[in-house]
Amino acid sequence: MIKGIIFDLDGVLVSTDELHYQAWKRLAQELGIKDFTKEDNEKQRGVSRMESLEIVLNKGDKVYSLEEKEELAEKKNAYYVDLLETLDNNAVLCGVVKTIRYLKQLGMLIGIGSVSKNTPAILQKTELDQYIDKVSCGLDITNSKPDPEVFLVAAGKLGLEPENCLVVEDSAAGIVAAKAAGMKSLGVGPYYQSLSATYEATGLDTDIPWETILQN
Ligand code: B16
Ligand code: MG
Repeated sequence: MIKGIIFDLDGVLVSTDELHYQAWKRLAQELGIKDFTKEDNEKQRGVSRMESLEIVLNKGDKVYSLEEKEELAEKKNAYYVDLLETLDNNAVLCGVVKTIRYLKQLGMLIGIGSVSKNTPAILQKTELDQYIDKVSCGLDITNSKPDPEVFLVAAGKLGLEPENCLVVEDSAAGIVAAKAAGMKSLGVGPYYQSLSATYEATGLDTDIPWETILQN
C-alpha cells in the first residue's frame, strides 16, 4: 500500500526543463556547437549537471580537462540561475497543485526526489514548498539517477519503506532509479510512453485513477 508520493521536480511539477535547455544551448553556442537540439536536451532529463555537460561536449570535438569541465558546468548553472530569477508560480505545470492537494486529502505524505541542486530555490520561488513534507535533492546525494539514492533518501526522510512509495517521473533515468529503489513508478509528460513505468499518464491530474494506484 502506498503511503507517500515522491515527485521529481523538473518536467513533472515545474517547467524548468525548458530553462535548462536554453542555458545549455547558450553554452553550446559559445563552445562553437551549433547543432545542440531539443533531442539532445531530452537525454539530459533527470541526469546530473556534469553528465549533462558530457552530452553537450560529445557534440563537439574539443577535449577539456576536469577543471575546465567544472568551469563550464558552473557557467551553465549561472545562466540557468539567471533564468530562474523570472520563475514564479506560473511555472507550476497544469494540474499539479490540485493533484497534490487531493493526494494530501487522501493522507499521502509528499516528497521531492530531484537531482537538481537548485531544488530549494525552485520550490520557494514557485511557492510549492508549502505542500512538500520532505525534500531529497542534488545537495543530499553523491549518485545521480538512474542510481536509486535520491529516492531512498526521500523515503528515509519521510519515514517510509521503499515499497510504500510511488515515484512520479518524466525521465527514463528516473523510472530506472525508482525501480532500482524498489518503488512503484508513474511516468508522466510528453515522453511517458517510452518510460516503461508501472503506471503512465500524459500529465498530472485528479482524473488519474489515484485510489486504485495507491491501493495496489
Ligand atoms: P542542476 P530532476 C534534473 O532535475 C534535470 O532534469 C536535469 O536536466 C538536470 O541536469 C539536473 O536536474 C541537475 O540540475 O544543474 O540544477 O543541479 O528532473 O531530477 O528534477
Ligand atoms: Mg525530471
